[in-house]
Amino acid sequence: MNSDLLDLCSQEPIHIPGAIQSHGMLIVMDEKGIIHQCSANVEALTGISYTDILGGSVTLLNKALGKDHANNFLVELVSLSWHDGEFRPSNPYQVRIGREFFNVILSQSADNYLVDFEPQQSDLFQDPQNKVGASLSHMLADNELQSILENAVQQTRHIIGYQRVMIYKFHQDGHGEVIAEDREAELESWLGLHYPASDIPQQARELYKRNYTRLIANVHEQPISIVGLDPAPVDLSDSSLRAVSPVHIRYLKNMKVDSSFSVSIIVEGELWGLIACHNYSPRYINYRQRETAKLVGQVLSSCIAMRSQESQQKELLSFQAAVMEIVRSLQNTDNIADIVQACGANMLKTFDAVGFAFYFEGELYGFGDVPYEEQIALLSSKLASTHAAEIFATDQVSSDSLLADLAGTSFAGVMACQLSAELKDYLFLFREEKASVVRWAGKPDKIVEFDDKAQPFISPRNSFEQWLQEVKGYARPWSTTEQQIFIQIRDEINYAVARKVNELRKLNE
Ligand code: BLA
Repeated sequence: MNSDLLDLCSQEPIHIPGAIQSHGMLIVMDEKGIIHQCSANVEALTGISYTDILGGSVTLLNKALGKDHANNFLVELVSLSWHDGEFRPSNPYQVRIGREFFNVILSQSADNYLVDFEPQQSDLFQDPQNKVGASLSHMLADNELQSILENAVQQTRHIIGYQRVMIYKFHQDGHGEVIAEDREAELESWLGLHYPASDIPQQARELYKRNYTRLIANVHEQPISIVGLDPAPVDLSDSSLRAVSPVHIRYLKNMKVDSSFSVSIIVEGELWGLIACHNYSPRYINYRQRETAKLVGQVLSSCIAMRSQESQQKELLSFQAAVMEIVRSLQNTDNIADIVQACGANMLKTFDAVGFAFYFEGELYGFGDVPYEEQIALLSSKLASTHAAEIFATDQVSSDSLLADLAGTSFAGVMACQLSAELKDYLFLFREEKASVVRWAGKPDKIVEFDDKAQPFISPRNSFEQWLQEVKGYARPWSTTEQQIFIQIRDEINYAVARKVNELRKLNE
């Protein structure tokens, strides 16, 4: 996947599409209720032409909303939404236009207020609120993270009735993987498939961190333009009706998906993944139904955070016996060579490494399979001059210019720990390459295409045929716990070295 493409995708200003999805209506007003912009379908819904209301007061809409003329209903809602200097509307509010009931959803956009009108009537006939309690207890009953995820997709499908529900997890490099799935029996499984980072560009992820649900009700509907007095397009980041990027619409159509709904999974403030839901016919679910799915997402998010802390704790504990063994082996060591010999085998076993090295006062003491002395010497001095943190870890030697001297060797993973802030002395662990195969949903390339006039445009993949990629040059990554443990062992080795120096000093006195 090339990074130009990622850049190109992430530059699309999806927060100001100048249009909304066609299942609702939007009014943009200021605090006095003057309408600055609105969606062009106002007339179809209210019977009042947008040219008549733009620049006027929202009270003009009162008749259509069945409200008293004197009462500036929407302005009152806005002022009631301010609590201690914070805008916290109690969405949704209910209004009736003609025979239909609408949810009014308020949000802010710069100095203005967005008033989304969305139908209350949805394609989901049962109230999901009745099911959510049982669903959540189902989810919470499990201990294993994978079972919790599987339960979450089943419960989400049960609650909102989409035909395919997945947990899409982001990996470190931004690409993603379907790690749990519940689907209608006749659909093929996408479990285990990987998707490139550019499928969900950065600015979209930011929006999913800001608003936890995203509904795309019908990919075949034409968006409704926003018209108005202000030439500047209105920021629709917080509008639930925001029109969808045409690239993403094409993407969903290429996938044969007619409606999509995503719920954010946020762990420690970061977008960990999405509950991604697909339907193979248009599907609109209303505000409360989306809020119910959001609740599942929030409970799932805290389950994931809790389980990952627990498993880190467990991993840390599982290292403790090995650390004690290593500390014990250091007790009767006489010199650096001794130290390395005494704990070498244990270090390799504990860290699943092929080599352990101690570069001390310009000399290399190695155990197992380690690079040449000159290579380690160079690496140590580069680390000392460019890398301030006490630990350095990579699972892909070839991606790091610091490690250019190791390119072409069998070492793919390096973890280095500084002995002290002033010295160029380091402890090293080395891992070999571990080739793996990634199952991509479609070959992630060729995104820029050319139209009839030879103008380039960004295009999503149109084939999601499984494409296997053999990934080379990577070692198993060093976990955070492994890095912590390495620092702990560094402290013990430092202690053993200092003890020896003291003993020698005493002998010489
Ligand atoms: C948004 N892309 C999304 C979203 C998902 C995906 C889940 C969130 C909106 C939604 O729920 O539909 C991608 N959907 C997936 C993936 C799976 C899935 C990976 O179900 C796997 C199972 N898309 C492209 C390219 C670009 C792009 C090349 O393929 C860049 C130009 C853009 N994706 C794109 C944009 C959005 C998006 C702009 C934001 C849509 C929006 O919220 O308006």
